[in-house]
Amino acid sequence: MAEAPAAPERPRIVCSDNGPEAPYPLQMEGEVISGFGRGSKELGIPTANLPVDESQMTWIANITSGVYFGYAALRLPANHPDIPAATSSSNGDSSSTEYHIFPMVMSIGYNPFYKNSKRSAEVHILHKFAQDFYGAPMRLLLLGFVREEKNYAGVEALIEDINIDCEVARRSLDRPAWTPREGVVGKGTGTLDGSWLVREDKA
Ligand code: ADP
Ligand code: RBF
Ligand code: MG
Repeated sequence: MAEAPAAPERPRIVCSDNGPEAPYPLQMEGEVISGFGRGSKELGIPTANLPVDESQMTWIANITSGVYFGYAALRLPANHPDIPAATSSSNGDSSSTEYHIFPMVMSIGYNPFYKNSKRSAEVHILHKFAQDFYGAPMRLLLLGFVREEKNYAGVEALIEDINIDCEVARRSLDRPAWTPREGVVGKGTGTLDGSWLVREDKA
């Protein structure tokens, strides 16, 4: 039997240095729900799932299934260990910023490897959390596309590609035009407008 051809080298950075281009940024929000319980966490890539309502978010019904990257803002409960001690915010008033911004990479689609019948949206946040945050309000700013979703011969190949996706997202976001003015947890600030992520909840 002939060996499978080696997978082509993937670029480690995507999109223009000048920042996101139309149709991005795309916005999505909801509360973190339980996913398929397949033990993504055990594989080292926990994914926070959001409900997908294609009738409310028409763009998601038409978007290509695949991997996207951008930022997630989380409103963690007051006693959560991952709330940063000193929160940077654009106006210097740390008490007004309830949402904290983290870099993320996400999958939107049917997960052909698992043959789901329903479209899912799951977000891997590029931060090591000490505790889960099921139920937390989460806002997503999708800034760019990484690749289409694929099927895989084995779970190892899937994990390998997801790890490359994480590196692509990290490096692509680590540019001034891709970094929010409002600040990213553990990182600096840039020139991107991230105000939607941290705006106050409507009463
Ligand atoms: P499920 O099938 O319920 O989605 P996962 O194994 O995918 O289970 O774990 C997801 C949960 O793990 C999230 O809902 C969140 O509470 C927690 N979590 C911890 N660290 C992260 C992270 N870095 N990114 C996303 N979720 C995380
Ligand atoms: N599932 C697939 O079947 N094909 C994919 O190409 C794929 N890409 C993913 C990329 C990222 C960044 C993430 C977070 C998930 C992806 N998934 C994909 C979903 C994956 O199967 C799911 O998270 C499993 O629960 C991992 O065990
Ligand atoms: Mg999940």
